[in-house]
Amino acid sequence: MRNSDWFKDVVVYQIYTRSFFDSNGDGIGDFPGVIAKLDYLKDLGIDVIWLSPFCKSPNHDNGYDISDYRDIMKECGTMGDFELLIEECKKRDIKVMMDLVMNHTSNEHPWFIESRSSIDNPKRDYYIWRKGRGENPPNNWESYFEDSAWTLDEKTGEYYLHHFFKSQPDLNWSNKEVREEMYSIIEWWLKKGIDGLRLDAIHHIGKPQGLPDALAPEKEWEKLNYRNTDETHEYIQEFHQRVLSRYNVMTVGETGGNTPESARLYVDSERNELNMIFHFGHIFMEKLDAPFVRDYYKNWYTSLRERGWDANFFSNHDLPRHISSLGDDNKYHRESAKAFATLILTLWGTPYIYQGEEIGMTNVCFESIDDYRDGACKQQYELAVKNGKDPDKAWKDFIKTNRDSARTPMQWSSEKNAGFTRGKPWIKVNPNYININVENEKRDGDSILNYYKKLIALRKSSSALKRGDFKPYGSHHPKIFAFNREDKNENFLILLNLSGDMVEYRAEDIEQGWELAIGNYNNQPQSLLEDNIFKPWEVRVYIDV
Ligand code: TEU
Ligand code: CA
Repeated sequence: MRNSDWFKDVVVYQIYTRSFFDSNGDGIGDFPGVIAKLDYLKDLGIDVIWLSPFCKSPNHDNGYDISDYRDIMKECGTMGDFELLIEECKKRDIKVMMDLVMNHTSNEHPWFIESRSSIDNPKRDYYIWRKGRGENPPNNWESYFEDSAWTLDEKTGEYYLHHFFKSQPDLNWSNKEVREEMYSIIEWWLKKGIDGLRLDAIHHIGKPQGLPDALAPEKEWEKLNYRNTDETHEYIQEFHQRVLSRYNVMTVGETGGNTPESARLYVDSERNELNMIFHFGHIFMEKLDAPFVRDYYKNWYTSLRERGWDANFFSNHDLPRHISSLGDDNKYHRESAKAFATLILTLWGTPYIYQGEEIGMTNVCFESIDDYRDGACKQQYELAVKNGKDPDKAWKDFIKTNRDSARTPMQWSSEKNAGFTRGKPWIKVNPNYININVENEKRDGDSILNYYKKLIALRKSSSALKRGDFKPYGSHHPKIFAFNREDKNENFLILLNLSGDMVEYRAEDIEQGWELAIGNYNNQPQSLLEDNIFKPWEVRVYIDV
């Protein structure tokens, strides 16, 4: 039996299956495609794959809208393909994490079809129905993707709640039957061999009593009072007691809007909820800022270190590519990609790598809005223009923030369609695949890909990098983020120039004996005492010998 805290020692790799590798030429990535690339992933050194939602779905939101929790989305393949994938992963000692969407279903789920059919249908209370306030929705909540979080259903004259698209009605977790359904679904998957759960938008499952108006106007997400509620924690504790406590399963909650303090409610091991959560405070920086980054990680570490754990990432399927938004996808493409890799893989907490990040894939800029696929961002763009925003500005914002940037096909080679499909890809390939692709980077010893490999191997071989203490080093510096990772066996000093400038930096109280373990330039000083000029995005990881 594995230890129950194995989640602290792994490196996770997120696969957005529909954009990963297409095995049958329909233009959509699938499970046989994932199987075909497992050796690539094993070679990279990762331990866990997180698979984006793969249950049956009409795909209004690429699987985040489930219409049958016990079936496989046809685009991914069959249940047989899924079982084979699990088997092939087991052979290679790769664990599988399922992305589970429990806050809402698709509006095509049979529960919702029944629920909306009449006020006294037995499934009516599976969802959240309310009468309007006069001509208006039941309260002022806004959806992430649309205007109001409520849609009027003509048939019964009541509104239903949806925090996301109107095709994603929220389930009513205060209904015990709904919770029982969910627990039995999860167990069903765990018995099929799932080792981990990424719990989508789990911070929304518990709606506050009486559904009061939101306090924060205008989508001030950090302040909303209808997520991360007491009710949510109650349900997660019940879920833990009923299911999680009986399986050796790793859990990560997707929970926007938490502080280091409120996060403890989810990850304090004595509260029996989740292993870790994703938080987003570092993602929405306007510009990378070393002092901010330092305080940010210090605060999270200080709050969680005793009885919790953290999750580290910069990219996922909802965010622009971090190398484009916070790094430099042009002049210092390679250097800045490696700098982020170093950060993610040396911090305290489990690292999550998003597909393509390991080769430095960048944001895309298609010519026409018709080339984009994500309804959420297209809708927001159209809404902005409709509400009078300058179209040029709206387009620029759209290019910067849209979710499709992270969803273009994985760039495997310089062949047609980046070697992703022999058919027509569901979304266009980023034209820079000619240069940025796995085949090229495999051949180049100095590539981003090979750097990730070395860094993952370093982390995995080091007790201090996995579980050691995190200590910000020295004092605040405007450009350099410096910290130690230390345990009784090892001590690392990580120095990161989080800027494209040449920067002078001296590690003050260091005398001798520190050797370079890894870094992102050739001919870097082997000893900490030799050279104190950091080149653009230069990072150095020293070890005390
Ligand atoms: O995203 C949820 C989401 O958009 C919010 O949790 C938000 O990111 C966060 O609160 C920031 O403060 C998830 C999926 O990742 C996304 O792809 C889906 O579209 C969405 O849920 C609906 O299932
Ligand atoms: Ca396919």
